[in-house]
Amino acid sequence: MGEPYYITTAISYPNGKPHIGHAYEAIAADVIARFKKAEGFDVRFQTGTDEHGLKMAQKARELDTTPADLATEMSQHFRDMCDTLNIGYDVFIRTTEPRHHAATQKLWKRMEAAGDLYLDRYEGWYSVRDEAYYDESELVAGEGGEKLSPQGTPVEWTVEESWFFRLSKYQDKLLELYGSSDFIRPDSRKNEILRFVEGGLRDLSVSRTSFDWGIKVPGSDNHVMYVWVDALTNYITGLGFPEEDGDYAKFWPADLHLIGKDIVRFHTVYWPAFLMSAGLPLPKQVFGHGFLLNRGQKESKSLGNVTDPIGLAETFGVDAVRYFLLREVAFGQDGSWSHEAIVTRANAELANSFGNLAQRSLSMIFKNMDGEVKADLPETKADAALFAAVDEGIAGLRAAFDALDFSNGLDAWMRAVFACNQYVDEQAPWTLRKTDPSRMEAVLMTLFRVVRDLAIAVRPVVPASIDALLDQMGLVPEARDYAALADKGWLAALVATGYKVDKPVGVFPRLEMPEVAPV
Ligand code: ME8
Repeated sequence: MGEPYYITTAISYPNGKPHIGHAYEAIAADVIARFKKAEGFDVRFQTGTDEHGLKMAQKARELDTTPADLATEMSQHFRDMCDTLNIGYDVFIRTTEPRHHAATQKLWKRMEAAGDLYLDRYEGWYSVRDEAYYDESELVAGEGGEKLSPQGTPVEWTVEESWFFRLSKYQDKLLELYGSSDFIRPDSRKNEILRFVEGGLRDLSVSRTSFDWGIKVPGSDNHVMYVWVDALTNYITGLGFPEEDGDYAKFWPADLHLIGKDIVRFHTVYWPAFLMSAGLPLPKQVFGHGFLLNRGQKESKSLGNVTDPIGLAETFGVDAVRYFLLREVAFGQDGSWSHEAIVTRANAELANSFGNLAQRSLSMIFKNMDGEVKADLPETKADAALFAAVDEGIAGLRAAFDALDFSNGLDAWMRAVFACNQYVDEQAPWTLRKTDPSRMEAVLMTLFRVVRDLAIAVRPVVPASIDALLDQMGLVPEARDYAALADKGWLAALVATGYKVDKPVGVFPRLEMPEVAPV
């Protein structure tokens, strides 16, 4: 096994069903996890649901149910979304699990032992929708002059007895952390947080007494912890904390917390400060991705444009949606999607370019070589040039994916696919069949090799389709990681097994524009 790599998504509020933003984050994290696995890392991937807090309690009251029942019902929808979208998580955590209560209380006690918690009275603004405290100076005016959070959500004046965390004590250490590392990415988010912390940090209210849907504060039974203390701790609960051996020892600190841009402050200010206080190592990086917009607009219940990601995958196919999201959106920035854009992109690149290349290559081998594959046929300059172009495209994909720059990585891959299609047109194996059958065989075997390499390269993005293709090419499941790209003897080994290409079945169907937009 290779080096450990631990990646997490945010844990979602199960106060409703998942929306496309949740799907986007899960897909991006899954692609990173699969990419790292392909690169040989021993990957651990965690996702889950964030089930406590006032937002959940209020939603349950509104629906005339209990927060626990609401969480159980909705959490299942998040799992279903993951299953549908082929999200290969290792751990799906629910913050209502007893082990999570134990882990969070342990973290609390460590912060208390460090002298960082004290009892006082909180008076200030709170947004239930953001589950966040805001300073008066951060508020903005709504259309009717009402006070809103910087995220545009309603705030309420809150007065109650509360435990406080000495966040102010960590200001300098946090600034040092941001300055000395790539802790916050991309740079736009880093600058935003730098400004916030440089502006001065106030101590943070970390418990509530006006409701009880949360984790009890040890020794203070009428207090439940502020939901973000509990939520952030999920990242270590899932590794077995408070046990500090086993998975915790192996995978903590996390390599990457992948989250949306609206919750960067919690992950890059509060979370590292809690960990510093508790004397635990800090995660290596937090990446705040952008928001996904529906034709440029935020999805919301009031606009009636909320998309069910499971429905979207059923309409267009899971891999078309996965590919589209990573290809179309510059990672870190906001991106827009529409049905037309998914169909256009999937048809142009997956169906017509790569899918067609694979399909016609296998088809010609099946028809013109009786399905037989051959190794070590003579190569021309054109073949060598194509191998070089494909190697360059794959190297480009790997370098870009390593930097979480998916759209450019897929662009490099696509350029290699174009080079292959151009090669097919120039070599015209259908003509060679009559004029020079042995050259035709060499051309078809060149194509077999480049299709295999390009398929392996893009597998983290569209794993089910690629596996269906590689199955047809006789590649055993163990030989589909990037290490296989360096294996020069694979074709000879396949030939030795007597493998024959059967009549191929296309794996990237051409999509039709839906007549009625699915919701
Ligand atoms: O924030 N596009 O949960 P959540 C892209 N429970 N990403 C989006 C998005 C959009 N339109 N809308 C939301 C929470 N997200 C907390 C997290 S972590 C310890 C606790 C992202 O259900 C959002 O930025 O509101 C977050 O990363 C994730 O979806 C879950 O959001």
